[in-house]
Amino acid sequence: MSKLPRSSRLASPVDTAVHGEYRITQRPDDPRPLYRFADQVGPDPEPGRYHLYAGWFCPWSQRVTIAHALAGLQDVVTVSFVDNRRDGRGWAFRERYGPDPVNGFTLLRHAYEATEEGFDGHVSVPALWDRHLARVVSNDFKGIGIDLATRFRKVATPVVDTYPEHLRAEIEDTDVRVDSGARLAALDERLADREYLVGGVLTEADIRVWVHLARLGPRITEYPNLYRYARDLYRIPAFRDTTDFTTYPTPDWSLA
Ligand SMILES: N[C@@H](CCC(=O)N[C@@H](CS)C(=O)NCC(=O)O)C(=O)O
Repeated sequence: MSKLPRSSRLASPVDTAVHGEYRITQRPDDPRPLYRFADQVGPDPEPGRYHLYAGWFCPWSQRVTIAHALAGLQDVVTVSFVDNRRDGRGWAFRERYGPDPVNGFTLLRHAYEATEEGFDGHVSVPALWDRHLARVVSNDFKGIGIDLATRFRKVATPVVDTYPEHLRAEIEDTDVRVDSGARLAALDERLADREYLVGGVLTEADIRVWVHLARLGPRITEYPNLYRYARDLYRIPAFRDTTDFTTYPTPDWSLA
């Protein structure tokens, strides 16, 4: 970690006039994926080895921070948050959520560049960092969530097993898109006679849907079962404590 004073480990304010807008371009002759890292946590992960870079505003990050809390990993995998706004430099560490506690990077881009020289893909959250190998393990939100839910059993006791083997197929089959009225209506109907989406228990399927419901704003009240379901989930600490409605599209609204 850098020995520089705290303030010099923070990025300067967002300034699109100077830094432009954040943009990714793929050269036509470059076949590499733009989301480049999809490795897994090793079979026997030690406490303290991994760090999760997340964003409060980001539904994909929140899938992972909820999974992290429900897996009981508070003292096993550290978490920190990038600032809610970005310019052409991408996500950055600023005053509001503090410096990067692992590397002292001012920009998340530096973590990607430390992993691959000249990295020019998506500088995205969530990203899982390996302190031993000093690199990004994965910025694949789905893989990270499943790893956190399943790979740390020797070093942590889950609050709930959110990815039990016998429900995995059904969890993966559950349509999490809540992008249209028709899908919301279908989900609302599915929840008419059940508390959770799959298997009568809280699972990854609920996490995946909930992060979008939480960002719908007042529209959700048009769907009584969804509204009840979302409010019930919001009472669970892992959901509540990973939520900051002020960073969502309708900042004055909440599920409380
Ligand atoms: N689409 C991403 C999910 C993560 C994502 O889109 N994160 C957003 C914030 S919510 C981000 O960091 N975007 C920057 C980028 O993708 O370049 C994926 O497929 O892994």
